[in-house]
Amino acid sequence: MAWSIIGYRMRTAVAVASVMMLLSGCLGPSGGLNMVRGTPIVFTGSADQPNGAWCWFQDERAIVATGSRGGPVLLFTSVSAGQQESTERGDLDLHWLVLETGEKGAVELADRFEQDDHNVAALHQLDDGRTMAVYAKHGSDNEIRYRLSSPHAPSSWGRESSYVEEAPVTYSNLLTAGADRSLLNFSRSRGWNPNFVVFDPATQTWQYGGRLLASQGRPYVKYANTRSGDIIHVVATDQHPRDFNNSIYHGMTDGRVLMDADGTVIDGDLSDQDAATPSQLSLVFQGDADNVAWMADVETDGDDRPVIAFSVQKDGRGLPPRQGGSDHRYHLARFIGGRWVQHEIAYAGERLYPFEDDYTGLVAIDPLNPDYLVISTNAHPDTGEPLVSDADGKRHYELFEGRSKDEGASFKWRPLTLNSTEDNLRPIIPNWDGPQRIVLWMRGSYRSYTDWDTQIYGVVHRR
Ligand SMILES: [Ca+2]
Ligand SMILES: [Ca+2]
Ligand SMILES: [Ca+2]
Repeated sequence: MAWSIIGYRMRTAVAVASVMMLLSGCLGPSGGLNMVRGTPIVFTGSADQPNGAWCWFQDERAIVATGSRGGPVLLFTSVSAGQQESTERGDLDLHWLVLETGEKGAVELADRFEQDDHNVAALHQLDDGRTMAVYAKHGSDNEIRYRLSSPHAPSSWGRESSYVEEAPVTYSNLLTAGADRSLLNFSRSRGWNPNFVVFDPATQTWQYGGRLLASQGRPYVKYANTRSGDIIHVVATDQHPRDFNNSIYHGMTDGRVLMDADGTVIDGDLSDQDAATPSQLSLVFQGDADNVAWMADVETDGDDRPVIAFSVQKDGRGLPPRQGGSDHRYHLARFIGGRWVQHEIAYAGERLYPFEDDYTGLVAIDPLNPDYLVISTNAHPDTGEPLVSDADGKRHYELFEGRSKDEGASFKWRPLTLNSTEDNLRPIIPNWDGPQRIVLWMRGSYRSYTDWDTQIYGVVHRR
């Protein structure tokens, strides 16, 4: 393979004084404690939807459904958490917002499903206006569950059905593939590896499709469709970053074969159990003990090539779990001039909590513009200085928007939140070709993937 990694350019350190000017410059005359740029929309906080959270290996987690007379509708799911038994503990909640009117609402897709943020749904609007929601527990049973909405009716949902796999299932990812744009759902199931099922429109049921990758550990995978919907980009790690000094790899599939980045077939038949390892795909980033990678977001650029945002843990060499993860960096990789090019673009700060030493605040790439990112970090993006809030004197994760003028080699960062009394985590920018850009995120206290008190916030900005 011809792909090689070009060295990333060291960024020029920005003096702390100028950082303070940068930060204070956006506050305005009123001070700016708990500043949020724009008018925040809070989706949760009611008796029925007390809070919400999501993981990041389920896509699309948020969609904008179009074609209805009432205008475009934002839909996403989140899982609610409670400290004690209640009827709202572990619900899978679907939230919707009519973008033109601001009308919003929520539906419990699964009552008391399981208190685990891995369980959020993947959403996909079908050609007939219905929305498909597919969801699974965190490996605690074998069921791939799904519900379909009525056409253009985000609050009206048919009953739950399921496809039962032969192994425990985690994660849901809805993509289309092939000339007929078949709907596929990718999960972690057989062999703790990514497998997929295919939706049969005639019977409205799912059938087993095949095994995408094989690895001794559990590879992590994110997916992105080309605009025509016939090819799926596959971005994978070797294993969990706690278990392996991950690299990042890229390949493509049409649902039948697996190819590397230049189209060479690596697995000529995905329907059997004989599958390729992630390292047989094209190398995007070479990991090592001082550079352990995990992808945060994948979108496509104007040439239908993937754009990959990932975190790199710098301080874990030789350390057991719970001791590393105090210095992460964000990187961006793009396919430029026929090869993968990647750069370190920001300090990502600390792990979210001990043991999950590679959990960062994460990154969202604007699906319409890969030169626009939103990152969550508790270190200043340019200097790595801890972000200590003026509001409570504590270190918090804040959101920054970044713009690049050099194809992702560097970004100019500007706060979207600042001086918060809570953490701002896991941003999502839904793919919507409209006049506005939507940013969703989790705001509050995130203690683990089964314990949080985070509200779901959103802002809608003119592009
Ligand atoms: Ca509820
Ligand atoms: Ca409930
Ligand atoms: Ca195969």
